[in-house]
Amino acid sequence: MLSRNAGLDTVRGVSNLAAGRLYGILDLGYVAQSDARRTVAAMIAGGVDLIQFRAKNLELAEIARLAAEIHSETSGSDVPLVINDHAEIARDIGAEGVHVGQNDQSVAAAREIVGAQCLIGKSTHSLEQATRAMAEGADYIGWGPLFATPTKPDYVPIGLGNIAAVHAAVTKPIFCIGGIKLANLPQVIASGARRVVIVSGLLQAANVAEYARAAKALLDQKSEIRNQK
Ligand code: TZP
Ligand code: MG
Repeated sequence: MLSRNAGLDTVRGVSNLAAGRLYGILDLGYVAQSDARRTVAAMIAGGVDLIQFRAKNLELAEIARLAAEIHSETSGSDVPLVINDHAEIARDIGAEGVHVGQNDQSVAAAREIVGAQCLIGKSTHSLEQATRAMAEGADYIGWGPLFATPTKPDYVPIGLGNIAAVHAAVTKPIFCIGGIKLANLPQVIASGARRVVIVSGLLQAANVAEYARAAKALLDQKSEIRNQK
């Protein structure tokens, strides 16, 4: 998890966002509302560095209520909570971040709502979108979906081919996403990924904390090797 008070560089109050390797999404497509808090606690125990709350089929008031509940769990740790889609909710509950997609409001519009101290992440699906997201002022980008995924069924996978290219083109943290599981994570890392988002793999694991730990170990191993070079 990220330390917010370790004297490291901070990005909008979150220490060393760049050190984040594993980004977990609490997606209510996979987790019952009644299990949300417990699942978030397991993600944190497993060393997830950032957590996003994603709820596609609920009323706004219900999303806000659950977001606040989850934030009270993450607030006891150093793990930033990012709210998917809803900048007003991120602002109202004091979340550390908001995440927008290509068809959502712009980074600038989200920034107007959440202010300077909130992370803004943006989903990107091409090199052109990735460089544009940087120019718009996103603090990090999502890059994918790498593989076909039931979590985002309408999206065409972009594959592993441009992972190195997007890292060459974009200086902000890049989180690869889409169909990533423990089984294919070594292949994703070998293709150049430094940071990943895992949704269904993590949420459907028999033991969420252990799954996160195993993913972190693979990601950390790779960054240590890189640092030695
Ligand atoms: N954005 C691009 S792919 C994706 C999102 C939210 C879903 C990733 O979910 P999973 O279950 O890890 O494939
Ligand atoms: Mg969205």
